[in-house]
Amino acid sequence: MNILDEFDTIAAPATPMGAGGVGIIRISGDKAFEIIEKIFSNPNFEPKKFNLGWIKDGDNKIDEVVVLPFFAPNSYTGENVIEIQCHGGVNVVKNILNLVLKNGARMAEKGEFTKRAFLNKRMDLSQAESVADIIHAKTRDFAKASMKNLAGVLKEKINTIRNEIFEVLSKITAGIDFPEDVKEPEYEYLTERFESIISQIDTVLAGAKTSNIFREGASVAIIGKPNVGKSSLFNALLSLDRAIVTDIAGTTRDVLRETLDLGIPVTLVDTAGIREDGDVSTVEKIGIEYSKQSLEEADLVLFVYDASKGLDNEDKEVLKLLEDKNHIIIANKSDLAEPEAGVKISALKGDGISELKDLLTRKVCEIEPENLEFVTNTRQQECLKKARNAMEQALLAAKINELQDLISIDVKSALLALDELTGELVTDNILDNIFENFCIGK
Ligand SMILES: Nc1nc2c(ncn2[C@@H]2O[C@H](COP(=O)(O)OP(=O)(O)OP(=O)(O)O)[C@@H](O)[C@H]2O)c(=O)[nH]1
Ligand SMILES: [Mg+2]
Repeated sequence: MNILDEFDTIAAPATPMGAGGVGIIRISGDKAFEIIEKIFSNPNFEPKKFNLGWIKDGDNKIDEVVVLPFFAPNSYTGENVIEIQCHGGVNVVKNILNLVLKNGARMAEKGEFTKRAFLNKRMDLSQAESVADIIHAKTRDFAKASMKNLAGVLKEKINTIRNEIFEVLSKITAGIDFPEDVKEPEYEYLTERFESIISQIDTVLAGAKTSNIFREGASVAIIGKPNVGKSSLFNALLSLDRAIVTDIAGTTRDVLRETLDLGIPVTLVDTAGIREDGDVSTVEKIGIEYSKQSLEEADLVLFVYDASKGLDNEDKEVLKLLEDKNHIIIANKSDLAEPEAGVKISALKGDGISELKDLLTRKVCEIEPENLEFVTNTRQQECLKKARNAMEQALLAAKINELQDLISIDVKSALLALDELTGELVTDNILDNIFENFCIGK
């Protein structure tokens, strides 16, 4: 994709290809109306109305449809847009799409509709990115938080910060350019403004870790000696008979992974029981290696021991492996005996599982999801960090009464970093990267 591509007319299915109630084909660009006039049986169609009629290839009727026309700039992309709602079968959608392409549209690339919305200034980059987040959100909470970005919450905050930087920069520049007429701002004033700007950037960055966990999810590994009930716990947390459970030590060999929705997506990992004694088979040994690897990769470890046997030396050996890891000690089989330590559960009876889930949620994500004020992605976080560093430099300089000429250089680069975030200043590369993550038709 090239930012300078002429805005030709694009088309794509806006609904997933499959059997469904309706299928939607979207056309955007100058020729959208010209194309629909050629293939739609109802010549008197009106914008922003449901127009019933037939899609026709010459005399050949393809499907009875509803056509929704939008005139530029009042559409999703800011261009002329036609939405065709047809019956939701793969072949119907394909036939209509082919006809649209035959009559002058080109197949849209991934995210091209949203890219046009951005290029036509219907939304800024943070809003465009939130569209992809909403589509890919693995949990409801993240979809909700991304929706706030689409509504412009992040955009507004960034604009406020940007305007403040711009205002200080104007004052500094005026002082430099017109030294006779304008007094340069006091250093005390600069220090105060810079500190305030930095703390506002920090507010947005505060949600970064949570945002990333929301986006990518957290990995939680269940680790322990053989036969303590790891797979039973895995199944209980998932409410699913996913892993094989037997009373034979060494049942689990392969690593099992499943997604658990705790408001944040969690990849739950069941592993082979770790033991170091001599008569471990080759297969089990490999399994144990995998367990140790999963342990390394995990964001959080659930260490399980058998409450009816107590914490023995073998348990303690395993515990040593996860000393430096964020972990929760779990006393399973507490239906058989009162545990000496740890979170009391019975995977078999289901006791303590919902409390454990609550604890897990709190541990994985220190802040409650509702308190996540600003969702950011890594690209945006990089821009914010760049802006913060530049402001930090400016602050240091202001504190030692550095020449304001020099201070203005840092303030300018902070401004540029924020412009990069919102897309005021954007390169083809960045755009391609962002819209790669979309689906066709968005
Ligand atoms: N009484 C009781 N038995 C349990 C409980 N949880 C698991 N068990 C039993 O303990 C045995 C081992 O359970 P698994 O879940 O296979 O144990 P594991 O830790 O996955 O074992 P490996 O895969 O061999 O490492 C099975 O017979 C389970 O039914 C529990 O809470 N109470
Ligand atoms: Mg197991």
